[in-house]
Amino acid sequence: MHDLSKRVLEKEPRAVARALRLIDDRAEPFYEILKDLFPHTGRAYVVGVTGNPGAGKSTLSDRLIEAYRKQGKTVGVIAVDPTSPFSGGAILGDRIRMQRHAEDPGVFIRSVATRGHLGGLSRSARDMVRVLDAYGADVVLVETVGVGQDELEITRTAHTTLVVVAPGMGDEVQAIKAGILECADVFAVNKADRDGVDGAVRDLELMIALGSEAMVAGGKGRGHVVHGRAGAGASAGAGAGWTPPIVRCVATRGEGVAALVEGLERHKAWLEGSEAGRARRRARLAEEVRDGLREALVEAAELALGPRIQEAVRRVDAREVDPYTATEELVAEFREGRATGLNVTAARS
Ligand SMILES: Nc1nc2c(ncn2[C@@H]2O[C@H](COP(=O)(O)OP(=O)(O)OP(=O)(O)O)[C@@H](O)[C@H]2O)c(=O)[nH]1
Ligand SMILES: [Mg+2]
Repeated sequence: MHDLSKRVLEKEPRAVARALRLIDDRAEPFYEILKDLFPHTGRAYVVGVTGNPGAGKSTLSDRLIEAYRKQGKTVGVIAVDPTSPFSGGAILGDRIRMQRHAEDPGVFIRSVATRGHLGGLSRSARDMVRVLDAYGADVVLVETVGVGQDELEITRTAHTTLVVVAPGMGDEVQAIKAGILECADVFAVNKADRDGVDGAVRDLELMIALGSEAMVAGGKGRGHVVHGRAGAGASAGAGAGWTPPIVRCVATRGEGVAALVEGLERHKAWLEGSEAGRARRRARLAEEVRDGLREALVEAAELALGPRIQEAVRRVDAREVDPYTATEELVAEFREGRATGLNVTAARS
């Protein structure tokens, strides 16, 4: 086992920070560390917190940290910051409203930048969550702005996705509509101290009802509601679907947070206790393995085929061959292991 892995398991905060940085940069020996740590993961409950800019994700996360700390749980936070060009230190100034927990050894906060990121952000976030999991965090919160494909991808690394909506910011519910409904497990309608909360709640209820009908009709979805409106109290029995509960909150005052924690806990119980929930977790792992396989295969193929790839591009460009055949030929060469030989020939000539 790598020394750094050992130190992470011994709960040394600096080792965690270092490991997270390596993973963020995909710098050696990050792979070895991930392998070392994996057997020590699987305990943490991972919550993705997403929603429009300024909806109150950080303020709510801060309250969730507080609530979980009161339960004696340790909390890790990964905040994906879409604006800063650097991942910077541990805390992102004012954007993360969790500073008051910075001195608490039971809380570990780390920010990641989306810009200039090497490789998939979602993959990195998932791996960083694993480090915090191995480190011993009982709960890991991953905050992302709910716009863009990358952000949606990240929510798939979570057990539960909390979507934060705030009224009075224009057509907020419409704005988050695309893609969000499918990944929302719990909704928080934040800023309930403002006008327009009832409207936002109604919009969400309608969206959920319509969405579940569409999912039933289309026979798809991610294990959400299966038979119409199962209601927020959907049982966690085998095969039962899940209807995202809608919780009103005032994050700045901590109102609604207990109900929110309860909603999250119920979703966790559903994931663990129902066949549909377990199927969903398996589907996510399958996705991860496929992602990893794709990455490893492309890497191996690039290594093996080397200049043959550029050569294929040139031939397609010169219209000597169509791109489909060119790809087929590359795959065939890679499969047959002829590529290495060709490389050597190419290098010699
Ligand atoms: N009135 C009111 N204001 C709130 C509430 N929750 C958060 N705010 C304020 O809304 C602003 C944005 O809150 P954040 O927690 O930073 O929101 P965010 O979603 O993390 O924002 P980004 O990370 O920038 O996307 C801050 O000024 C908060 O004080 C609330 O319940 N009521
Ligand atoms: Mg924030």
